[in-house]
Amino acid sequence: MALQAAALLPSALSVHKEGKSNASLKDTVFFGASLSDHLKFDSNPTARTKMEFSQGKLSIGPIRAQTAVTTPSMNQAAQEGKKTLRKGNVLITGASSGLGLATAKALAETGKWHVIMGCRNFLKAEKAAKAVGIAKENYTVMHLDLASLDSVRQFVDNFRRSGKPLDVVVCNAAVYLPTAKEPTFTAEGFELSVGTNHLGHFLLSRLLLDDLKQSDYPSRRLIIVGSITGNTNTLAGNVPPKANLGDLRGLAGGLNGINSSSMIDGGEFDGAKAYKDSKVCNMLTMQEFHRRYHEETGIAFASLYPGCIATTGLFREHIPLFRLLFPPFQKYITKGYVSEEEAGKRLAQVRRTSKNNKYKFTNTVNHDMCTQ
Ligand code: NDP
Ligand code: PMR
Repeated sequence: MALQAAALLPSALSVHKEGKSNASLKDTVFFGASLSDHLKFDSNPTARTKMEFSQGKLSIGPIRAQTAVTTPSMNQAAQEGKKTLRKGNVLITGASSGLGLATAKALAETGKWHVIMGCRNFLKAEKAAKAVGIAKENYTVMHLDLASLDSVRQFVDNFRRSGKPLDVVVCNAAVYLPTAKEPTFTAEGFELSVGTNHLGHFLLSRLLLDDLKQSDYPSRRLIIVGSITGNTNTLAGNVPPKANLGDLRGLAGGLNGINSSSMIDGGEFDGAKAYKDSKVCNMLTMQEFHRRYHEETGIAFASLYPGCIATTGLFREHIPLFRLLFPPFQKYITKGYVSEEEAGKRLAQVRRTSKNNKYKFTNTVNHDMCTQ
């Protein structure tokens, strides 16, 4: 059964182009693929996404979850049948706290996975893994700072040098800067939330796709954590400021706040909106990866909203009153609350099954983007 509306964001998908057209806009269409030299990797120009301007409108096509039912190719069906005795290797970004750590724990405890914790703070990650009791032989911490594209490339090189196969990638790390008055920037000068949450993960995913392709593991997957707050077809997604990618003019200009706006849609900086925009990009990226690469590779591409984990470090920059009231508000009023442990189990479960030769999510996440 198809998942619904993983990334439904009508306002971002069919937007009137305002003002002058930007000559380089066409180049940005794959959420950073051609944003600048930093992010150029697709050597096949014909492989571009179908997002195009036509008659003054940016049309990206309907956005559905990547996890929509698809029929596996013959190769893939054969792979499904293959038995792999080795442990799977799963990379989880931002596994030093919250959802990433809980997912690492849930996967390590199955005894079937070796978790590569891709983290910016090595010591914090080591301590966190120990604190939650992940056995030493079940994890490796590797340095990864998603706010630096050089660090992403370095990480990929280091990982390849380890000689380990890569079977699953979970893009989980994120920053949320709702109270920032001014934008801050990544090493390459992109606004920090979109730079970290989307562009860093985009480059990582694009590079690691080759490694996933080479894996002989039966269920290879690339998962990005999305958020309900980017879905304007939900109540949560309608809390201002709403996600909106506009005509992508800020992204086209480099998100640097100098030659262009630091916001994707070209507007005034707003940290909460930048986060929501970044999550829309994450969800759309998985949709596009699915469209481009699923059939050919058999890899499952998905985005997931795990529920509202109101107690994590994600809200560390929010005002103290918000941090006090947000957990009870989500627990007792919206009932969208989930514990870190439960959310970790959900993310750990995101997989496809081969029942009836079709893929299907087996998680039970309580929002429309993940209903079965
Ligand atoms: P946390 O703040 O606990 O976890 C975020 C993780 O990302 C931390 O480990 C952090 O590292 C890491 N991180 C941040 N910046 C970078 C960077 N530049 N390079 C590498 N790692 C980085 O928050 P959550 O666990 O809540 O968030 C996890 C995911 O879940 C995010 O994608 C978030 O958007 C998503 N999500 C969360 C929801 C919630 O209600 N909490 C709801 C919906 C989605 P460090 O430990 O060093 O700070
Ligand atoms: Mg939201 C129907 C319910 C619902 C759900 C599931 C969420 C999830 N929120 C809901 C409703 C509301 N929220 C309502 C009615 C309000 C107005 C009072 C509201 C407010 C609100 C704020 C101020 N909510 C928030 C914030 C944040 O700063 C959080 C955010 O947007 O972070 C990006 C947030 C969230 N609400 C959620 C979830 C899951 C979040 C955190 C989103 C994330 O971490 O990705």
